[in-house]
Amino acid sequence: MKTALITGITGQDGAYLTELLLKKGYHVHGIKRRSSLFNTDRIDHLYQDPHESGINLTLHYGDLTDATNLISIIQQVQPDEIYNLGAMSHVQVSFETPEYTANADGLGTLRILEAVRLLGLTQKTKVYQASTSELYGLVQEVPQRETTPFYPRSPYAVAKLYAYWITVNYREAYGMYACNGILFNHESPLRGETFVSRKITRAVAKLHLGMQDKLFMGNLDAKRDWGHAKDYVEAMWRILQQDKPEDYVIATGITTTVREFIRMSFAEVGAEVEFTGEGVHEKGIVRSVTAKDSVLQPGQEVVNIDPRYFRPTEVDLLVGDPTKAQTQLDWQPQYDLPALVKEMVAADVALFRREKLLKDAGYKVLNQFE
Ligand code: NDP
Ligand code: GDR
Repeated sequence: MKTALITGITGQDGAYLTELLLKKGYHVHGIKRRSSLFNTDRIDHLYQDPHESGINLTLHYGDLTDATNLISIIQQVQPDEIYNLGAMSHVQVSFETPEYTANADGLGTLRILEAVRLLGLTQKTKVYQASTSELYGLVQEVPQRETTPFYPRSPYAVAKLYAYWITVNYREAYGMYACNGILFNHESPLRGETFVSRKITRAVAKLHLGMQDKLFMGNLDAKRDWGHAKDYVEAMWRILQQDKPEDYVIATGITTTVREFIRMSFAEVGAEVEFTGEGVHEKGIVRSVTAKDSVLQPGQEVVNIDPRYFRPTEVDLLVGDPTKAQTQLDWQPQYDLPALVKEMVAADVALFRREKLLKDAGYKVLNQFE
């Protein structure tokens, strides 16, 4: 049985990767942070009672900013594979917490690699580093591929640039099997609520059900190459199963504006949304509604711009060239953007329909006692 250690196991990718590795028969260990609230929602369905026999998912408390803790976990687990997915992963938040982001995302990667080296595991333990299309930042070449020069545009991306190169350096200096997956944006119903895709699908579901009045957005012109997290964790695993350690771009090769993502999401609840005006005065207005169960009305203004979501430096255009992954890893995504949007909107409509039902029923029950 192979043993994998996942940092960031409680995140979107951690959850999908855990599911994949458990299906492949791995014993999965994960590092979670101590939190005042439960933070394992995304993996609870995979977790067994530790008192039961045959456990193959083990969680450890830890943090990428704590080297002794990482050394101790890696020594205990002796993993065949480490997937370093843990990070302060929100680009806009990184402008407000640049030093912490550098520590967790940049130095955190060094701590993992150094722990493997210090423990004498360089020939046993393979390391996957969650690198990002944000490294490309200011457009140098389109589509972006493994050889495209980097030009990071946020404290997050600069921290990830260090992580990228320290991974390459440990591979070259110590002969480690250490690789970067340069993953373009990938989303799912498990996506964090403040990333643009999930913010949109949640808002569309709530607007459709009459639980929200408006969606406030930042830069609608930004273009992203969006895929499904389920497809992307498969690529992570494949990257660690090759004869030679190498770095790979994982992308769909298709780019779409944030504005179009909004239109596609509203279409899923039977509403056609049109954009008028420019800059901060741009608005999204419902033109027609075909769904009978929607509270949306033609003429309703559903999208406004709020400049506080603009970033000090923006990444305008990302579109990846996945040729190397397709040919060398035989990786092919199963989802396209329409299928991803459909799944995300449907999941959020189901989520908020339940919440609304409970709320409405709760008020009725409460009223009986008033
Ligand atoms: P999430 O934000 O959903 O998950 C991040 C995970 O990292 C969470 O489990 C979080 O824990 C954990 N974490 C945060 N800070 C620390 C820390 N100091 N020590 C230990 N763990 C920490 O991100 P995703 O799952 O979307 O992304 C996974 C990785 O891939 C990240 O490194 C991200 O930067 C990178 N990436 C993501 C892309 C995407 O489109 N999703 C694209 C390219 C790269 P907690 O739950 O406690 O907050
Ligand atoms: P990104 O993802 O910065 O690409 O990083 P995000 O979904 O946050 O933004 C994508 C684009 O949408 C624009 N945008 C908004 N973004 C947010 N969050 N909220 C808004 O209201 C809004 N309005 C417009 C942004 O300006 C941006 O251009 C994600 C993260 O998962 C990183 O960890 C990962 O490395 C990269 O993807 C690849």
